[in-house]
Amino acid sequence: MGEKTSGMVYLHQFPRCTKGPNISPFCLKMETFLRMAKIDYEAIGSLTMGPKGKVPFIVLDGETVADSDFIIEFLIKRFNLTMNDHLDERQKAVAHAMEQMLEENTIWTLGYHMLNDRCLEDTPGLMFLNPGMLKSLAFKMYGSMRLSKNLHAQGMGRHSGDEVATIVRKDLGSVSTLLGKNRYVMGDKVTTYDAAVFALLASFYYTAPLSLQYQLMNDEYSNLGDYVKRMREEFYPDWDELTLK
Ligand SMILES: N[C@@H](CCC(=O)N[C@@H](CS)C(=O)NCC(=O)O)C(=O)O
Repeated sequence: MGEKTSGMVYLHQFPRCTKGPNISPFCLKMETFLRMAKIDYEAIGSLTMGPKGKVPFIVLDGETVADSDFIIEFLIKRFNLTMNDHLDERQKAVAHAMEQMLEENTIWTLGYHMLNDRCLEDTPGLMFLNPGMLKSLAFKMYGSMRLSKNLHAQGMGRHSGDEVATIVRKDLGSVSTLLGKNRYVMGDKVTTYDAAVFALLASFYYTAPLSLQYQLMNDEYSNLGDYVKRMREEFYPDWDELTLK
């Protein structure tokens, strides 16, 4: 890494991948937020984990902050952002509950799909071709083992495929109902919650095209598929350039 620029956010995340800007929904959430808030940032792709053993984390003027929610809170204060100020307490509560459902429950259905439908093995280019194929493959194998353990510990891994499908329908159905015909998840103005909702839905949509989640987003819950495409167009005009070929 070269010279640090004052006021610049250095976003540490997984390297770019072949299915979109990042394979990690949390890294994609962070980058989307930085773009929504129009904050200058530099993305640093590596397999180095942050102080909590995870990515993303940021460094800003020598200060390191980890965990997407804490990073967003920190940046809201640091840059006096007002993106959520028009929401009343009830709207914030609903949005928070939706975000937590997606990040703490629905996300595991993606891991379940990746592991059980053997996406990780079958799609060699799915993850990172950078930095170095060998490191990437080792990380992938290690990642599958870890994912399997984590799915079991969280509980999603103990369900049958049909049960997971029920969870997927309930969760995505709820987000679809909340989104309705809105442009953004909380109405006609973009909020920080869009970064999280977009990131998770985009992960289903672009990294798991064989999944039930993808199917539902094009069919029963097509407002979710439309939302993802709209958001990608608005915030990632360079999506293809950020995606490894
Ligand atoms: N709550 C964290 C979750 C971050 C997270 O789970 N990151 C995953 C990538 S999607 C990770 O770094 N996993 C590495 C590991 O657990 O070893 C956030 O919002 O940033």
